[in-house]
Formats: sequence, structure tokens, C-alpha cells
Amino acid sequence: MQMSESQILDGIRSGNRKYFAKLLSICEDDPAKANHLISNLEKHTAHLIGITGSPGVGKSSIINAILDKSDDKRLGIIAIDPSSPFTGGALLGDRIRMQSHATSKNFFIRSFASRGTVGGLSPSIFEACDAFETFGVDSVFIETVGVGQSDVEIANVADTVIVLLSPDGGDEIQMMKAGLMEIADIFVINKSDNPLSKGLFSKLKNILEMSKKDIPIFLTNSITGDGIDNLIKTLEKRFSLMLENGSLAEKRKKRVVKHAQAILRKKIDRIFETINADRLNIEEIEKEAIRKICNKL
Ligand SMILES: Nc1nc2c(ncn2[C@@H]2O[C@H](COP(=O)(O)OP(=O)(O)O)[C@@H](O)[C@H]2O)c(=O)[nH]1
Ligand SMILES: [Mg+2]
Repeated sequence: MQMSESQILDGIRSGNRKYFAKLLSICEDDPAKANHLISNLEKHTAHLIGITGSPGVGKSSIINAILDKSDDKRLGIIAIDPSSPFTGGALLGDRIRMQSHATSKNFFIRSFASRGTVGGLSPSIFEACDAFETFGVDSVFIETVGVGQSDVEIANVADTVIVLLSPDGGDEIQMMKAGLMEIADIFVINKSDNPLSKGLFSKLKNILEMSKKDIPIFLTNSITGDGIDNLIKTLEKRFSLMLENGSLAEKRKKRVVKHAQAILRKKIDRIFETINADRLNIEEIEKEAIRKICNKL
């Protein structure tokens, strides 16, 4: 349906989900337009929470478990789906899994295709978080794909990064390799029903002590909800503290720079796609790219 700019703005101001859904679509299709619309709306600071960890550790399940205990909250959920290399379309798995909550009045769930963005997260994720802040949610949970660069990049988008581990695999080694250790604000060992989870807890505790990192570790069971209350409380306390001590404002300043960088990076990537390399060497390609970039800016 065709919606005018002022219809979308008025619709969002009056709390109409339909218009908010439209804004989220615009975030994905036309980030510049989305930024323009967002700049005309009032923003309410929400806690932006990234959840990262290998596929299968329980990222979607833990968000579900949190939703189960959050009837009194307005929450946004962004699932960054892996793109199919053949069609570019988003897979529907996460959307389906969270469907039991999808019709709830206070939860807003959205999948975004990662579209194989080179060198990090799609700028749309920044815009989508900003959009959620115009719609007055308390928190936004961002589930990463669980592989590669976007998982580390989530630290540029989120106020708090939860690194999720499970005792199923050799996760702790993988995590160290992938640099997830550096970005974790909170560690959660999920699948606490697995007897190996206690061993993983001690191992991680040792690693953190040796590297002098004071990062909390939680044990959860996303199926039964064990440990979830504790995690929710910790997230709330952390957000209040960040608001109070100014660290949130600091993070948000850096975030704006990263957002601008993501937008520019995407533009540059597009310019490189237009360069015909038939008759050009590397130096000429660079010159051609710089010329095109300067013309565009
Ligand atoms: N036993 C057990 N299984 C879990 C737990 N949390 C998630 N799972 C299962 O682990 C599988 C992967 O979960 P999912 O949330 O899709 O992981 P994601 O890929 O990280 O989003 C699913 O079959 C879940 O039912 C848990 O705490 N205990
Ligand atoms: Mg998932």
C-alpha cells in the first residue's frame, strides 16, 4: 500500500503498528529515506541488546524465554537472517520460531536479510534500532547470524552484547578465535540442563580471571526458563547504570560514527561494482573509484 511521508509519521506518532512496520521496511530498502523519517520523530532511548554466538547455541530460544517473562514490556526483536546465496532472500526459520509471540501487542519482531554485506553489518540494522526508538520500546534484542564478521560488529550497534555459549561443542575455543571475548559484556552459558555446562562455566571463569576481565557469567535453560529472571534483572540494572554514569551517552556517540561509516562503506561497495576492469590496472581502478566517489559525495 502506498503511504505518504506524513501518513507514516502521523501513524507512528499515534502508535499504529502498521505504519511502524512500513518504516522498518523502508530501513531495509532505502536507509537514507528511513534516516530522514526518523529525524522527524521523537526518540526514546531503548536498551539495545546484541545476542551473538554460534548457530544452535540457543539465541532465538533465549529471546523467546525472555519474551515469556516480559508481558509488561514493549520489546523489539531484530533477527539478522543468513541470506541464501542463490536468491538473496531471508530464511524464515527464526521468524517461525518466534511466531508464538509475533501477534503480541507489545512485541515487534522483524527479520533482516544480511545480504552478504562485505566487512560488517548492514547499515539497515542501525536504522532499524533507531526506528524502534521512535516507537517507544523498552529494549531491542538483536540476534546475529552466528558466523563471521557481523557478530563482532554487533558491538558497534548494541549497548550491551551477550555472548551465548552452550556445552554442545568446542564453543569456547571458537569464541576466543572469533574475537567474541573482546566484545562480551555478559556471558551466558545456555543449555544448563546439559551436565557439561558446569565444566564450561568453570573453564570460562578461569579464562576470564586469567585475562583479568570482570564479566558476569550466567547459566540458563531457555526451554524451562531457568536463570532467565536473573539475566533480565542484570540487563535492567546495567542499563540504568549506563544511563546514570554517562557510559551510554559515550557509546551512542561512537555508534553514530560507526553508523556513518557503514553507510559510506555501502556506497563505496556499490561504486566498485560499477567499475569495468577490462582495460584498467589496479592504479587506474583506484583512481576511477576515487573519481566516482568524489562525484557522488
Ligand atoms: N536442552 C536444551 N536445548 C535448548 C536450550 N536452548 C535451546 N535449545 C535447543 O537448541 C536448538 C537450537 O536453538 P536456537 O534457539 O534455534 O539456536 P540459535 O541458532 O542460536 O538461534 C533448538 O533445538 C532448541 O530447542 C536449552 O536451554 N536446553
Ligand atoms: Mg536463531
